[in-house]
Amino acid sequence: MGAILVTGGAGFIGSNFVHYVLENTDHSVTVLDSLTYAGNRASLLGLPEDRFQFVHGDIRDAELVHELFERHDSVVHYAAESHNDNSLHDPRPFLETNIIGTYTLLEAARRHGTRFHHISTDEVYGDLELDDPARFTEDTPYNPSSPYSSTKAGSDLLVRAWVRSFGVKATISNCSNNYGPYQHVEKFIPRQITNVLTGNRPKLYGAGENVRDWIHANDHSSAVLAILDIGVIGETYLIGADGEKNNKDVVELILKLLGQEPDAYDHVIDRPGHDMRYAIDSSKLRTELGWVPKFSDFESGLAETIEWYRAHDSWWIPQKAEAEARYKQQGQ
Ligand code: NAD
Ligand code: TDX
Repeated sequence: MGAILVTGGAGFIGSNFVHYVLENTDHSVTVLDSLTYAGNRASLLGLPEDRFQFVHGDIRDAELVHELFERHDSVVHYAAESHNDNSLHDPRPFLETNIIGTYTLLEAARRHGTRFHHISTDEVYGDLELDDPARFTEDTPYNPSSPYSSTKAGSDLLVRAWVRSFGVKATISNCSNNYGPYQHVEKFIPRQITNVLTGNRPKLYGAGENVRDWIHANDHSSAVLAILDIGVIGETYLIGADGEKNNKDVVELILKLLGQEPDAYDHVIDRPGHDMRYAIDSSKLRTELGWVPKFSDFESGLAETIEWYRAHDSWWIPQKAEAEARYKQQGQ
């Protein structure tokens, strides 16, 4: 691997990956990030200067991407527009970054023969019923619901086509919902934690029965490193840590951990087309690559995450008012 280029490394999962790689391996890392509202340079402070570089730029900039691919051994592609609610109000940036951006990177990977790992989501598979015993596997048909998930599905299909048609050395992973430090306060868990920390009530969409399969961002990072290291070119791996929880239970747990009454939250307007349940079967990753998650206890992982937000209000306060203003316009 040697020198790794990480797109979107100033975002939530990308920045966790960068910290993880620099702490646990000898690789050097370059981040390419355009610092949208979701990117934060402050998520990449204190990293070793001899092994870390930050490049401010756009993944759609073919010249810049070409120059960066030329001097890196592998690329891990996290950059995306990532928030479902935003995609329902303004889909265009999702098409631009998730589709055109991924295409631009694939063309560079093709030109330079660079090892490419594409980060994707379980949302490409659509959703499951609450009482369905099934979980998503690598063979589940694609059936995305939102502009966000359909552009991620499109980007996955581009990667598969570039592998088959042009021999690009790529792998894909589809992961479930991540939690941990450095997550933007627009997302479910940090929004509720920071609502309580600012004296406001958590906001639950609809009845809160929707289920997400939570995984700690560090477990996502260890899985991606395993795939980069020993994953088979052309293969897709599902990443998940058996963390199914409904949203109501998560809100109540956050309230408990913050010393509040369990019913101190509001029900707000539901998300249009809201996926009911995601659930990942990660047997392939576990059996073929020997990966095991370390954060098996959601409550203690969540408690650590809450402590991180409590100790880092200078990181999230600048995002909070704008994120809440957007939600207020939507009645959420
Ligand atoms: P995020 O929104 O926190 O971060 C995205 C980053 O990409 C930001 O730093 C942003 O500045 C950067 N970016 C956006 N457009 C860009 C462009 N055109 N050029 C360069 N940089 C650009 O997202 P996240 O939650 O960290 O998600 C990262 C990846 O993981 C995404 O591909 C997402 O689909 C995938 N994923 C996320 C989750 C989750 O739970 N958050 C789960 C599975 C997969
Ligand atoms: O205030 C809220 N109240 C609420 O009930 C918010 C922001 C969300 N929700 C619900 C909607 C979802 O059922 O919580 C659940 C999680 O919501 P998000 O954090 O917006 O995540 P989700 O839509 O599940 O998508 C996430 O996981 C898959 C990431 O944002 C995606 O990038 C990833 O692909």
